[in-house]
Amino acid sequence: MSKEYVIAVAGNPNSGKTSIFNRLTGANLKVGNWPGVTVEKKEGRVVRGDTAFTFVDIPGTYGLSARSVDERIAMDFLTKERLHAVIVVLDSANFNRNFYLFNLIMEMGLRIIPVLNMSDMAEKRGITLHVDRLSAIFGIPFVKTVASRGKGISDLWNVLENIGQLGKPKHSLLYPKPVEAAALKLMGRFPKQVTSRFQALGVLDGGIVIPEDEEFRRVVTELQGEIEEGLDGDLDELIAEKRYEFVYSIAKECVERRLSTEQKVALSDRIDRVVTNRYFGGPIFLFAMWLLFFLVFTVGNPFVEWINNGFSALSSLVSGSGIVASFIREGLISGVGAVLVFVPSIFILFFLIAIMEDSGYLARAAFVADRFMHALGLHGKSFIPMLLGFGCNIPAIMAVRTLENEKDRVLTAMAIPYMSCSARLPVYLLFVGVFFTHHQTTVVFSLYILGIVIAIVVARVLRRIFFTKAVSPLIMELPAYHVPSIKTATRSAGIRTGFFVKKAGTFIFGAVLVIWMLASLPAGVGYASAESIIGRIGSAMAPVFAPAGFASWQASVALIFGFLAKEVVVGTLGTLYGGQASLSSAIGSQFSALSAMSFMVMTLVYIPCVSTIAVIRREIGTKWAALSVGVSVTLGYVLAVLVFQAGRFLGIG
Ligand code: BGO
Repeated sequence: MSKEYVIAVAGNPNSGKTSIFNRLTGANLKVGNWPGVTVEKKEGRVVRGDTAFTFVDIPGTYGLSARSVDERIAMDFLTKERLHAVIVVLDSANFNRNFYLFNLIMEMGLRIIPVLNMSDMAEKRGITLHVDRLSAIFGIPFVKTVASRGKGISDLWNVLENIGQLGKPKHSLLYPKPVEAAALKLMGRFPKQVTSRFQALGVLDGGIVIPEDEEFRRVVTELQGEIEEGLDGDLDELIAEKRYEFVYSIAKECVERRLSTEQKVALSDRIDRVVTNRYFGGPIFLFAMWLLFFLVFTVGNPFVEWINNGFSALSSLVSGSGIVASFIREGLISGVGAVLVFVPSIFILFFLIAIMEDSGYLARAAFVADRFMHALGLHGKSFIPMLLGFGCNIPAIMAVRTLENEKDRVLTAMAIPYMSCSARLPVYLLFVGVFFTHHQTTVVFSLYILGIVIAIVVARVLRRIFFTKAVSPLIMELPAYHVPSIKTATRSAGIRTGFFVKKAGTFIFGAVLVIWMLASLPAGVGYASAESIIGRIGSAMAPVFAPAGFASWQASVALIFGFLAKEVVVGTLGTLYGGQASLSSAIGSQFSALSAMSFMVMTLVYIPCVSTIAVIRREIGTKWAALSVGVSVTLGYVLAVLVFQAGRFLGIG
């Protein structure tokens, strides 16, 4: 035999050490006793090619000291025997406790082959060990196994077959200087009794029995006294503490703990008892919504202001009265810019919706809504597409495909356009910024709730007229809650905000270009004056909106072009008031708080955009699409008039 290796197999009790040993040795066993004690000693010799491996199974222990028989056998064997390496079997599901022993064996200065056994159990408990990180830190290969199923044993053999190249662990624990110095001193003065740093530390912390030698004892006691005086504590405690700290530091870097499936389910159940509670569920949902808008404002507003200032500065750089300058100033910066300033708010809205969706809360909201929706003849499941409508109505309408029956699909698709999508948000932000500075969250939150209420009422009425069958009960599997991924939510919000920006650069840009042209023609009229083409169109429409409180021709034009997309409402106002000091001041002089409110209600209720109508037509048919346009425009107008007239009646406006 050209090469002979003796390898010890060490580990905590129940780490799977025997299973590993048996997998490596098969039936080639020699069973005897450890010298002087009746503790079984197992050895197995395996020949692979021209190499012989002798594996020695040492007793399972948590530590290495002279305090117990098993530990003493293990320690003696590891210190006195000429070993080529030690396989340290670690229970991955109890990494910290097992790694403590790994550290002790490492302190002995031995070559180690660490085996991360029970990796199946670890996974089940939601523990991930970063094997690559461990291997990189210690400069030795860590092997992942499931010994009971023989998994990873071939990887272990790969390491064993290359054992000639195996080095010692390169990272180790350093103790405070006085301790290290004392260990060195002991090794230097008593080289026969103390052959390694591990032994020196063992002698110092009392883990190893001190030989019957007067001089040796005296020096040890002296050193212990010196260290304890300097460190103000017991030396054995200090050493143990440092070892635990070391283990924790490695675990912190290399062990990731998630909740196991069972733990997750148990925790989810507990959370659900509150979140989906008959009495608390509704208020919690409302609070979540309120918080959403509170964050949109508190986090988003400073950014919105910066961008606004940036556009104002840009606008002041464009001087001259030429056609190009006018288009850049009134069309591009005032029109498209008015929409783009709200990009931060839109991003935050999408981000928070993604967090709600990813955490599993959105499904709960549907569950909570089910009871309420049932009372109204709708399916609770319909609430998920409806809530998605807060982002954008188009994908929300497409999501009705997930509903099982025709009636739910139709009613939900007809209800979604009233869910206030992100395109309406710039309109609200613009108006609340001028008229409701101290109640921004409350006003916007109320508009969103109004949207939900209208959506449900519309669905209820349509059901009464067109469908009569009973509603099937909601059977819904609620996914376990989990910590939402910031990365996923950021990416999702980034993509959706990207669409918003793209829309501003293409569709809204096109609309603004048309409005700007119509506001500049016929040649010779003042820009955006009542004599311009658009001024005349708007003036013809204005009386229609007078009962709703916004009789200015600019507001009429904004609402007409808002049919294309709701962002265009802001873009249009920006373009038409582009010649004035600022959009906010123009709005402030043209609207009152009451007419601003009725304008926002109108914007919320009448059709969201042409694309939504096209999607409704594609999903549920032309008849429903036409009905959606008719109902929403009429309802929007009636509600706006109602708000304004009721406000006036109450003396608000
Ligand atoms: C019994 N994964 C799992 N899930 N189990 C393992 C693994 C692993 O990676 N490795 C070992 N086991 P020992 P020590 C048993 O014996 O090797 C199991 O003390 C049983 N026995 O099969 O003995 C292994 O030498 C009846 O389980 O460890 C063993 O370190 C029912 O872990 C136990 C269930 O392994 C301890 C398990 C009659």
